[in-house]
Amino acid sequence: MRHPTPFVTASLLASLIAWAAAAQATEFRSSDIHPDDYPTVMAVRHMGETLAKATNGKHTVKVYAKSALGAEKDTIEQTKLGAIAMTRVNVAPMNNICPATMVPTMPFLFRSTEHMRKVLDGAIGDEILKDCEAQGFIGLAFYDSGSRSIYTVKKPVKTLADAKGLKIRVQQSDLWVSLIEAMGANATPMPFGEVYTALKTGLVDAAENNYPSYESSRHFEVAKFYNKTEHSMAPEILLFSKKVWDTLSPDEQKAIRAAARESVSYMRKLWDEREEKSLATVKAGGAQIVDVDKASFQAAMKPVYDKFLKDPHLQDLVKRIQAVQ
Ligand code: BDP
Repeated sequence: MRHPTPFVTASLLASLIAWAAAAQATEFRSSDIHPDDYPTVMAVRHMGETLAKATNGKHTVKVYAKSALGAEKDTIEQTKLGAIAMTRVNVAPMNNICPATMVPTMPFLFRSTEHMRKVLDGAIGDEILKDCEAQGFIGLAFYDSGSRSIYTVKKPVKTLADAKGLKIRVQQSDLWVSLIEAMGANATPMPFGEVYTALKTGLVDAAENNYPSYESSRHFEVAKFYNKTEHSMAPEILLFSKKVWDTLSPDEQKAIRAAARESVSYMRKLWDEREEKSLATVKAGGAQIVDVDKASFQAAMKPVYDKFLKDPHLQDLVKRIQAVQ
């Protein structure tokens, strides 16, 4: 007996396959507080494109910029719960959750951008990322965040003595509170989105950040003195929800990690360009860039190291970082 001619044509088969793939396709939601054109947002979008290519469109990433999914502390919580798959935040709001993230936050730890990049690209960076796993986060990558400096509304800060008594906004981290207190100033923790109004209404006298954030948030309009303390190079971190991660196959996990890693060099290129552009914008907008006696700030930081690096593992990480040439 002859078999009947197969009814399924090649094109029908192709659309059936596409349909089946689409049925399992996942769009990972990722959050960021920054606007669409900020390097962190663009880098995670880029990562999504790489991932889509690698998985034939099965997995994509949608970035919700401008705090659409909430402030960093909230999106960290949502990521832990698996309500969103990813979040890009600064390491600061992770300091209280994942102690290893305190290490790259430490004041005056990195000697230069090259030093920071070399450390975070290597085994030490991987170790820090891995440490967040026990808390429910897969650390995918670090992104650059330049160096942070204090900007003030009323007067320039040239030495440590000038910082005394200032009310300075910090990120929501105990380490950051101590860091600012070690300068003789008072720390006011609050989410980034509230800082502009806090500066404008006099709730705080100062805040601290890198050039791109100082510029994109328009903080330079209200705090005109950008005092180059360059006290921390606390990087950005891209986190994936462990809860969601555990539902994926090893191949899928590998593709996500690879796409994230690949986005780092893309981000750095954007970052270097943006730092320059932001500096020009804030200067044109009337900001004064103030040179600072950095050594006086650095000398005041010992209590921060003593208080937060009691754990020998963290002390060891710091020593290894200092030894990287
Ligand atoms: C910016 C970081 C962002 C932080 C912000 C802040 O990119 O993740 O939320 O600083 O100071 O540089 O809160």
